[in-house]
Amino acid sequence: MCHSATLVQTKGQLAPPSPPNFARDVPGRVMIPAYARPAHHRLRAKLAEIAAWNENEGPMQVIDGDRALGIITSGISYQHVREAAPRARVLKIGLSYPLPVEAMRRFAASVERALVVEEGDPYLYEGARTAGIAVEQKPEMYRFGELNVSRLRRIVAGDVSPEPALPAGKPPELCPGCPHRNVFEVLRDLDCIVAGDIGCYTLGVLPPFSAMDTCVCMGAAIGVGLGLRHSLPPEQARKVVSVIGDSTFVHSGITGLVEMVYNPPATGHVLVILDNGTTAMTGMQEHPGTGRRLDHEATGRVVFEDLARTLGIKNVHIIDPVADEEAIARVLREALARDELSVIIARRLCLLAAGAIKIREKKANAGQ
Ligand SMILES: Cc1ncc(C[n+]2csc(CCOP(=O)(O)OP(=O)(O)O)c2C)c(N)n1
Ligand code: SF4
Repeated sequence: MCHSATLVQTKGQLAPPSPPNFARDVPGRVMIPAYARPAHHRLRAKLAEIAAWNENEGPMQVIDGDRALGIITSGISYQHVREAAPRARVLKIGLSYPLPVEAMRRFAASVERALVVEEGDPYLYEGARTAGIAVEQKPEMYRFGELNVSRLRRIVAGDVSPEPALPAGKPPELCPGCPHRNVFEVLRDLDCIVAGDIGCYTLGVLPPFSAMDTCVCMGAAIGVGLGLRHSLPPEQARKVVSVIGDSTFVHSGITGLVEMVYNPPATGHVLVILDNGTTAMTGMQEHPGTGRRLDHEATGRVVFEDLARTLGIKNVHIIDPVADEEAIARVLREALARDELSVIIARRLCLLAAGAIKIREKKANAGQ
């Protein structure tokens, strides 16, 4: 869905929000069991109301066409449908939960062949079938990967012959000069078991580093690393390192750090925070560790080393992985050899963000 862009027509101004005012509503906002039970009834009633509205005046569109083929679809698939089957009659669903099943039923009855077209798993299709509506779904092979106009043409034709192979793409890689590179070279050379996380640095999984063994969800590096340390035999447990980016650490890694202190594995643990001073992967946003707000104005800063020491971790190291390439290998080797907790902060600005960050820092210093 991220792969589509279009012009949109904006509607008129929305009514301005009413002025903020706290109106006490304890049964509505405090979900103790006595209030949660009636709240469940209110939720179902609200959903029924939305469903009725969706059926009658919801954001749904019927595009008239040849009744030999009717297509029920929504979202980006609608664009593919219009291009691949311009003559078909189409029901475009705008709000898909609760599903407007009666509108789907009427639409399916109005055409000779009703086909549901949707990305991925068959949500619209199963909703229709559960309601007893006779519709076709796309063949199983089109459940995988993205839909596009040529696949849509094949779906409409019921073509399940093998698809032409996609041209081999160039795998993504860390920028040349990226500060994460040196850290992953060391993790690879020390043959660590790396519990990784999500960010630019996830590319440490690919050659030439091949130095990441797990990546589950934002912040999981620490919990997964601790789990491995607790459960693996000591000779393997001693190789486990959790690696997390700075933005990911503040997003949802801090609870893992608390757990590391509270339930330390017998072999200790090593956490590497890759502090490149920005949220590189998603567009260089600020985060609580940079000391600047999203609009780059100065604000309070969460200082990782202070946090780790305050939580009781004795071995806290701050290393510039580019200026002192050798230090990262030495400190990591020492940390792995100790049955203690260590936090290594590899601090070096992302190469692509460094220029802008330095200008912001200069401005902030001049204003002090
Ligand atoms: C729960 C969740 N929210 C948001 C995202 C999108 N996301 C992917 S990577 C990333 C941030 C990575 O930043 P950082 O940890 O600083 O690593 P960097 O890219 O700078 O190396 C975000 C927000 C996500 N994957 N999961
Ligand atoms: S954008 Fe920054 S953090 Fe991401 S790969 Fe490039 S240099 Fe590294």
